[in-house]
Amino acid sequence: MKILVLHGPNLNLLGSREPEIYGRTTLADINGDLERLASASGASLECFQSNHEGALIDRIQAARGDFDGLIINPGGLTHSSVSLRDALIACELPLVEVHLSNIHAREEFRHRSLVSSAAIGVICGLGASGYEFALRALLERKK
Ligand code: CA2
Repeated sequence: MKILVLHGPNLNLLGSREPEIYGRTTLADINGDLERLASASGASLECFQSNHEGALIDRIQAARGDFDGLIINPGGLTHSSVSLRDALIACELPLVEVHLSNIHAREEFRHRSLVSSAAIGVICGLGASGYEFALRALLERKK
């Protein structure tokens, strides 16, 4: 069981700014927790963050056939990127969309996600724990 975790633009800043919205957990903390949970379940996990839409799309294209599932927080691209959505559909992997904040309780432009209808599930508003729930869901599904 091999899981790819993708973090979109600006998520490298986690823990350093806007803690009232995104919490104090850093991206390294999130990745470390996911790696521990995956290895305790006999799964392997790879994490990738980019501030560049094309780099994320390249990573998604390369993942096709090589991974069993995908967890993605597309950051701001959630609300704007048709190309990211197209890549996620084309890779044909079960994916869970995660957001730290509750996008539905924020500005109107964040309420729409172009990714959600390509996902098997969406978790938002539960902070860093959302990633763990997403991983558990993918691991459980494959049992
Ligand atoms: O709640 C989420 O996880 C978001 O995907 C985060 C995105 C935002 O555009 C989405 O609407 C919801 C923003 C990621 C930026 O992360 C930062 C973290 C710390 C400081 C500044 C930005």
